Amino acid sequence: MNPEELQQRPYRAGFGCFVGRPNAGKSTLTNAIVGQKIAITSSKPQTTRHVIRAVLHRPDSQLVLVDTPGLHRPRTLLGERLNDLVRQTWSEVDVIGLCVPADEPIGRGDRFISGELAELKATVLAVVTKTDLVDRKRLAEQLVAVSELADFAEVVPVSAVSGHQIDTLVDVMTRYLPESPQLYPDDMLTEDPEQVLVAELIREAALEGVRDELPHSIAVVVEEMIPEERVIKIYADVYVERPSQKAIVIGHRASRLRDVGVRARRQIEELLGTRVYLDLHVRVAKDWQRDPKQLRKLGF
Ligand SMILES: Nc1nc2c(ncn2[C@@H]2O[C@H](COP(=O)(O)OP(=O)(O)OP(=O)(O)O)[C@@H](O)[C@H]2O)c(=O)[nH]1
Ligand SMILES: [Mg+2]
Repeated sequence: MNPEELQQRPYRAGFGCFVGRPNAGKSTLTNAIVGQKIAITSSKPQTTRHVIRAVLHRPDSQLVLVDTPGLHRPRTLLGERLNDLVRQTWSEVDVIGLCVPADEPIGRGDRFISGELAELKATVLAVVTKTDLVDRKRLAEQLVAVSELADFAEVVPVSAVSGHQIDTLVDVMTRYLPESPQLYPDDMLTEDPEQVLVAELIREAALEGVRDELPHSIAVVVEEMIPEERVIKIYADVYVERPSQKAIVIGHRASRLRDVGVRARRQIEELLGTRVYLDLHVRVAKDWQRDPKQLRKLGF
């Protein structure tokens, strides 16, 4: 596009979000689009718990991506709160991408979600994610199957890992944004408080290598961030639901917790661009996922 064409095009700005069942690749896609790690990701379902906003700046548009948890059948009060967050976000965005992984059959969860989306005023696209995991034949079949799920404005296959079609997806989403002045200042990547992003990076590190119900039981709260001359001191609490889980998270002679600290510190240093001293404490908040008071304390 030459500069003249760019001048003639109206500036567009607005909100988009990806929805889909847990583990569909929503957060990875959000990070790939803005080119920076804003949202944490993991191979465990229900990784995302906080709504995170990431801003993509282009000369003629601003796309604000709102990363939400995966919609699922809730089994705890936390689960209900997360689903509420998702539905609230749906009502506030201009364009929604329903994410369906290329390598998994379409299921009841996908049908349920696409049914609910039909009621909204936002434009709904289908995004077939993780295309790097399947061959062309399988992808073609999945594109057909997804198109039959609902009346989507467009169906776009992408891979966040290889980068395939990421720009195309942004072009398509931008087309459905309203004409609007810029919403955020030029270089703003996210409006989310640093403490939340830091807590999320710690939780991501703590999720690695734990199994079964434990990933869901982990919550992280950053208590204090103290900037000093050449280092930021961060004090954070890692919450679990039972004493037995505490032992697992800490590990033999605290070896696991040390590893978590090292991994998290590297990520936080990258985010903040300065050296970090990280102090982690593991605490038990009994059955916090089902307890309204504990949930409030943990930020839900
Ligand atoms: N091969 C491949 N893996 C991907 C791709 N996108 C995501 N993944 C993997 O899929 C898993 C889930 O990714 P997330 O981005 O955390 O999924 P999510 O939809 O945000 O999950 P929740 O937050 O739990 O709802 C992770 O292990 C990712 O590395 C992709 O394009 N290709
Ligand atoms: Mg996520």
